[in-house]
Amino acid sequence: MRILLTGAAGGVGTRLRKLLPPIYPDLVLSDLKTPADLASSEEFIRADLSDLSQVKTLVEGIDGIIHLGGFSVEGSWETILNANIIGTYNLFEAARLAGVKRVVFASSNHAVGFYPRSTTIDTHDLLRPDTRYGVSKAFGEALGAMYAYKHNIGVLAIRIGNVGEKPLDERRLAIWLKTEDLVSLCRIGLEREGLIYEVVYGMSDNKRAWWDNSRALELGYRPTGHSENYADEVLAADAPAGDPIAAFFQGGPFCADEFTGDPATVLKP
Ligand code: 15L
Repeated sequence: MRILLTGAAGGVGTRLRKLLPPIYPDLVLSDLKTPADLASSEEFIRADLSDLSQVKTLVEGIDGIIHLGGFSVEGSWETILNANIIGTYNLFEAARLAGVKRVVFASSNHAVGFYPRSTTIDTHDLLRPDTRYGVSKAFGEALGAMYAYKHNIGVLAIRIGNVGEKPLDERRLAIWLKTEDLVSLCRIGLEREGLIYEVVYGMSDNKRAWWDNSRALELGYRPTGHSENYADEVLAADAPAGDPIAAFFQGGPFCADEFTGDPATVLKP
């Protein structure tokens, strides 16, 4: 399979692209900017996802796409619109035109950030984005469903928690995703037979999880990371979130950002 990885210069892309070549030797990397540590063995094509003609050229001859590209935190409406909404539309539309068979869409936990940490949700619960960024991920999931059912592209949307060497704080003990586990999820999206459209949570085997990831397990996911192994270290170093909105909701600071609501109305389990 010839695989395209968008967003290859970003934080997650940089980690992922180191692990993919043994599995997908025919790998094409893309981003707006060239990765600083690009090796001579790596194939890189610079592209602006907000420009459909560039994306059409990028996806020619590609079998499967891991789409990490776009803006990965909250941004102005204009930024989110161009990078994530128009960018993701262009990606799926170019994939359709080029006959790409599979797309793995990097959604985010921020598509459902406004659930209390005391609640366990699965992928049937309603979307509750916490930011314009989260709304763009909800849009990407919806778009994926449409291209899957209407245009025969197998799509896996992964609501990624936080990818890193280890969990960064108490909140991330619930949502941590080891890079190797992200690779396993991507493989399900690119290779699992009969896959039409699925949504899963991008987390490792986390004892403090607030997501029910049974759909991922049904699809064959076997996470190997255990955030609890880092719990003592993380909790000793972590300062509790000062903001009550950030502390209450799964999306943390993304929920508190620009918040002008009524705490008495929303701070309910
Ligand atoms: C995300 O979606 C962001 O891309 C990442 O930078 C983290 O902030 C992560 O969520 C998180 O929720 O910790």
